[in-house]
Amino acid sequence: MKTRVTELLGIEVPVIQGAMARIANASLAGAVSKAGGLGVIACGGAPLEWIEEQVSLVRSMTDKPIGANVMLMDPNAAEVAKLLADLRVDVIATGAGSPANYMEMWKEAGIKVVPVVASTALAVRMERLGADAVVAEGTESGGHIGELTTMALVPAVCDAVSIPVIAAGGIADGRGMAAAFALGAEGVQLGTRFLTVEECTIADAYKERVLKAKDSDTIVTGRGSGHPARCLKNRFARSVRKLEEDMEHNGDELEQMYLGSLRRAIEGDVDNGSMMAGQVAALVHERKTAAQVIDELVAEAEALGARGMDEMAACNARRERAL
Ligand code: TUI
Repeated sequence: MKTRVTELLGIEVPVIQGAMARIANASLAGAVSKAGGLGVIACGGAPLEWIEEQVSLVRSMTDKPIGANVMLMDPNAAEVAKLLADLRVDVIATGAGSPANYMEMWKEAGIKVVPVVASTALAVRMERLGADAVVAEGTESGGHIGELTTMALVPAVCDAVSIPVIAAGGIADGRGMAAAFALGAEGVQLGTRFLTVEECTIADAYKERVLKAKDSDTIVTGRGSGHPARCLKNRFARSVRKLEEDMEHNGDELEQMYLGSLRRAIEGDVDNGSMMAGQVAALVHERKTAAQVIDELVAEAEALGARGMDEMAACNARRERAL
């Protein structure tokens, strides 16, 4: 399935692994890249030495392209941005803000830049600044989220920019991938689906919670603070929501609760940790390898009619003639 995304990133299938803070390490990202997709090392909250080590580990696993992400709310973002330019990773993805300050440095280093956007306004700004593609991420996603659904956001972004669009949020299988392609996307990014793969190193207890999740088992915290994040319902999420709803709440107390909450989850404290996951946790039922997930995803999407570039171009031309 060749699209502008496979061509641009030098990958075999248009499947990108979402950068999940403290989760997407060399083990996961290397497995995804090896399988023909794009693995992305998550640099959010990570020390610079750890990032350097993970990049070199992936490079020892495969010669295929590798990505890394910069979480722009991270106090360390500028240093991470510079380190990734020096390491010359193949692709940089960004999230939770605008990467305008770093675009020139990354382009000069010959790196492909793929910002995650949650609105057409940011997508258009990113295209003007030289982004090579954008990930349009709907509110179904896990972690930090925007307002719009994937169904509304992806076609709007496709209409607003000429660079390739990768859909994210609410995609866990071939049905989701085919739907994203029908909306005009030329690639998909999945996070939640990769949480339970063998190569993902989070605690088994976290994986079990994802495998057992039903469609209403995620909750959004932080709406009031302007930093909404979706995670699985548990004691931690309920306590955070309760504090947020209490008008008397003390911001310091909330901050104290968040401290270390991602680490607690990945280490298996499923009561007191923040288990970030998207709504499609409800569609994840089994433990497979990253390669199995990718192969099945693409085969299923193709069977459902998701097509490569030539056929999509023909379809879009027909649509434009009809308009
Ligand atoms: O960044 C993500 N997802 C994340 S980051 C993260 S780390 C974290 N840790 C603890 C608490 C909260 C977060 C977990 N998940 N996704 C990409 C994404 N970016 N989604 C939405 C956006 C976004 C939103 C607004 C990007 C830009 C934006 O506006 C920027 C502007 O200047 O308009």
